[in-house]
Amino acid sequence: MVLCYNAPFTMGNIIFLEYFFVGALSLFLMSCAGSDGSQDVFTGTVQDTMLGNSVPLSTTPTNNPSGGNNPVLISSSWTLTWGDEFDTISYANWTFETGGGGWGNNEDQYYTNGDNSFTTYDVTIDSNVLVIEAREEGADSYKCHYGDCRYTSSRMISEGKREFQYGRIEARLKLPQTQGIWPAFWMLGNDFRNVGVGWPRCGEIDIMEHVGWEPRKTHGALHGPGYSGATPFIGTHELAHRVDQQYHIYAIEWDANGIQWFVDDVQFYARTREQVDNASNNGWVFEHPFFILLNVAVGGNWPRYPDSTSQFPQRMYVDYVRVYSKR
Ligand SMILES: [Ca+2]
Repeated sequence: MVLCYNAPFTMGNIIFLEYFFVGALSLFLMSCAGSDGSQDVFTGTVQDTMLGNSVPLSTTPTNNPSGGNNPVLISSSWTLTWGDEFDTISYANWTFETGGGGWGNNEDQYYTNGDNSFTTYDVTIDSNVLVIEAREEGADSYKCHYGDCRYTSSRMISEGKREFQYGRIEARLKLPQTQGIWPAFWMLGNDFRNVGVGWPRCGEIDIMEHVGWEPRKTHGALHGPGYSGATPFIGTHELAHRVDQQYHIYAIEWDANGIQWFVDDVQFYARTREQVDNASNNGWVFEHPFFILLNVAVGGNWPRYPDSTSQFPQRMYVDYVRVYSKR
């Protein structure tokens, strides 16, 4: 999702402070609101010391055809470590991060405290799904960096609750699609706030990002010291149809030696630690636990802004998020 995609690197500290303030405030408000806030801390660290063992596609997990909630051993190489099937929204897993400060990217939406997220049954896949809904109306009571907010949406983070190092991290998503929309499934290093290293030193793994002016494309990217903002490592995948037509499984496979990106069973991008280190003065920072983020932004430097063709509301559907470790 990037904290400041396309923003000048020299603005990083300012952006970080803004982000930190908004994030800290939202966490404070969450706790004051009496939310479950269960600190059922599950570091879930998956250590994989077998370096460079890129997994053959034939052993990658396949979707649970039942769409149900049964944790299953999905291949001889991967074991399900943790998952959220979204039968409900669990505060043991997620925190709503709120605010309308633009999130470092001049975004238009206000992220509400859960008002734009709910679960529902999707008959097309026979499963309960999380819906994150970006809405154009009813935002007058929220203040954004440009005035009364024109859009509301949700941003859910697993920080301090579910954090992972290495493994296969995947989500089955059906994306929104309209000019100005910017859904993302991504990860940030957990030393971002709890150690205070900030961004991009904490590292950012974008498993899936879509911007509305590319109706069939999604991206995977890495941001870190020396390769952030407008200059990440980034790969692109193009579907045969619009991203909002079907569910797809968006995934990374991550170990000490590198990261590979997949859409369904197609690997479309990879970066090794060596490649990143060589290009960034030893800037590989993906050797500690990361937390997961799911959000739908509206507008920003990268997607640009809604226009006369844009339609709202827009929904991102999340059948599940699952994390696997190597056996
Ligand atoms: Ca589900």
